[in-house]
Amino acid sequence: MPLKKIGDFSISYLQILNEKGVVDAKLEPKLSDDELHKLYRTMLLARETDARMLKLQRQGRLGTFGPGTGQEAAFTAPISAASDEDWIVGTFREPGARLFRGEPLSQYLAYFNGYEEGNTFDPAKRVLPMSVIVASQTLHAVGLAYAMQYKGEKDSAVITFLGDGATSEGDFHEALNFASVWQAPVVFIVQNNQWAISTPRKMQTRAKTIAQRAVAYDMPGIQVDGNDPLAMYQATKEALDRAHAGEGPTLIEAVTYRLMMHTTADDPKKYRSEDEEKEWWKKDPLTRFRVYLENKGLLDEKSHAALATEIKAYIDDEVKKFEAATDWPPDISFDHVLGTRHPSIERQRTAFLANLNKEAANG
Ligand SMILES: Cc1ncc(C[n+]2csc(CCOP(=O)(O)OP(=O)(O)O)c2C)c(N)n1
Ligand SMILES: [Mg+2]
Repeated sequence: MPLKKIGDFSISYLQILNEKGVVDAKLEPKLSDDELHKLYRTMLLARETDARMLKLQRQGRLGTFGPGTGQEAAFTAPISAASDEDWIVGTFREPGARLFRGEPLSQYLAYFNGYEEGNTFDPAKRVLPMSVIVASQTLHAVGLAYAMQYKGEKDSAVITFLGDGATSEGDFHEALNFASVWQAPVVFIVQNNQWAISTPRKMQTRAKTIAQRAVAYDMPGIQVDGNDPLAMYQATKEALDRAHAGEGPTLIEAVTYRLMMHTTADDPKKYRSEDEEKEWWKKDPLTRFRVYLENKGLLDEKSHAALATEIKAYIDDEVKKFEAATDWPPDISFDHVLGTRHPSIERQRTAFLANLNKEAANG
């Protein structure tokens, strides 16, 4: 049967800074020294934050959290490509995105100790609360983008983060479809970190790439080395430029790896090999970015040590601030389960407080 070809689809891959820190000069984005420095500092801050949070959690001074170690380029560099008019709509695994926008670390820590107040950021900063419900944030992002478009805010777009596992949710497909039909200014950034808790990437989809899902929704889709901060910056910048120009949404697949556990309640040794983890450590985004900055003469042993000291002092101060904030009642999280008070939640609150009092009485 003679067939007429009605479409031709392909997916491109972008890498600018390779695993060894060697840059492709033809593709190198023009970032100022200050911009490069802020990006590296925030990525390092995110890494060090994870390390400190893990210690605090193991000491019983912090609740459960999901580390972003290994993904710092994929979630920080996109924000370095955005303006303060662009919104950030993410999950709980993008500390660098929020810290880059200026969220105080003490606030981030408060959230992971069960205080919903830690999830509310200055509205002028245009960062939505972290979403734990997988893929739900993609719909919020599209609604927000549609509202920006409706209000004629031409310089505003929305960056939304999601995981590889989230791409199997209906919400994700509804969000892509709606964004495409309405040409809403959204940049979907899939953090393909190879795992959704214990479910490997290959069990999410038979498709060779996640980026190719964009084809079905007729939007640009690109696969990017998610451990390459320059490629993540460039891909996001181009997507934001299109969004601001009224040319609609983009899907970016950031190929990266979750180097630590899903959350502190999980043990990855149960479902993946340490050899796999070792292979990905060789692709560490911080190591290659540091080499790049050293080759540019923007960083050396001494200035790196000074930066590490400054970051450690900042984290120390923020932990002190967070632990000194004792004016939140311990049962405050019960206030936020539903919009209004509900008898079953109130019963749980009462039981929680009784237990707490019992523990206090027992010393
Ligand atoms: C709707 C919904 N289903 C299940 C969960 C439990 N859950 C939390 S994270 C997660 C895996 C998400 O994987 P992925 O989207 O790849 O993001 P990652 O955790 O790797 O960053 C699951 C199943 C949830 N929070 N929300
Ligand atoms: Mg994942």
